[in-house]
Amino acid sequence: MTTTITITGAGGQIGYALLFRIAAGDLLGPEEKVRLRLLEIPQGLKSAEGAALELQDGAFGLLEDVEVTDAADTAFAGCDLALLVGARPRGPGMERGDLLAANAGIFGPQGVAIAENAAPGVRVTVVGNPANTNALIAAASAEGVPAERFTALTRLDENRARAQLALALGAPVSDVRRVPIWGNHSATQFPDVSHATVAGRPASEALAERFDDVTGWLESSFIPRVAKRGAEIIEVRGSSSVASAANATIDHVRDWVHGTDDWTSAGVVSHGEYGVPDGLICSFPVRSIDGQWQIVDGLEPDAWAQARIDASVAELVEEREAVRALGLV
Ligand code: NAX
Repeated sequence: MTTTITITGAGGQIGYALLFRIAAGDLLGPEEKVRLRLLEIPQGLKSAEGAALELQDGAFGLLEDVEVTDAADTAFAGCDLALLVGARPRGPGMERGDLLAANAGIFGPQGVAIAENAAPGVRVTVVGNPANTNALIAAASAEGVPAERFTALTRLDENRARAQLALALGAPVSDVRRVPIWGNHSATQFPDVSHATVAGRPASEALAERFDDVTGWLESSFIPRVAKRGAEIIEVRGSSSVASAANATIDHVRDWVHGTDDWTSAGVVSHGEYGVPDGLICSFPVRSIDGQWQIVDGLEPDAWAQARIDASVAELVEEREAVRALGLV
């Protein structure tokens, strides 16, 4: 079998980090052949073409074919997995409304092109920011494609949260499970440790042994560290998160396709779960079963957690209102 994977913004930084891992089989395993379709804007074509040359030089046994284009219809033809990475960054003096509108101009037409050209079971992962609302715009524009096929990446936030919890408790990250992200991929996100386990033991017990005031630590240290990690990386590295973002994208899509044995996080369409308004693309604790994301049910966030979820969801509602005001969804 061969899977056709379309990567937008493939000439950019995250695209470059993604392409070689996909070609090496990290996404779909060592048996599945891949066909790559790289979509760029004209200014980004040379960079994507250069990456395509390097892909040839990798002599990857799984890589059947690479095509570089600036035409969305060509890029999404027969696409099984769409990774929407290319987005318009916030420029100097740009208000949030301007940013949403500029990105709507990208994700709206891409949603249309997906609906018209992609394979029937296409799965879409939006990485480009503002990821949740970009996914909402693409889904709203993709007539006939179920909204459940459009997701936003919050796995990087979850990976960061698991890593920070592991560091705080001196545990290997592989022992840390169930640290879902709720809400928006933004500074309002809520990384939730209340159901976390460390080597099978409730993290709450280990945290209570480690910190006198666990809630204080969550509020003043853990949550801001996770939510502002992107800014920390920019400050230290001088450039935004790239390899970790590509890694999380691989984690997200691989789990979507191959399934999970435990919870993870993804921005998925709400059907009113946990009071999140219908239709929003919101990050929840999820499992992937039979190729579909399912929101973990039956959780009972306490008042403290619910307030944080509500604040992030309110931001998503505002973003939706802003794009609605522009007539975009
Ligand atoms: P780069 O600026 O390096 O690359 C973006 C590429 O997209 C450029 O080559 C550009 O030419 C291309 N592009 C722009 N408009 C396009 C369009 N209409 N069609 C096709 N290609 C287009 O950014 P990079 O560091 O790769 O980041 C990409 C996006 O990921 C950004 O929006 C960034 O904010 C977002 N991120 C999202 C994360 C998440 O967890 N959801 C984390 C990492 C990252 O911040």
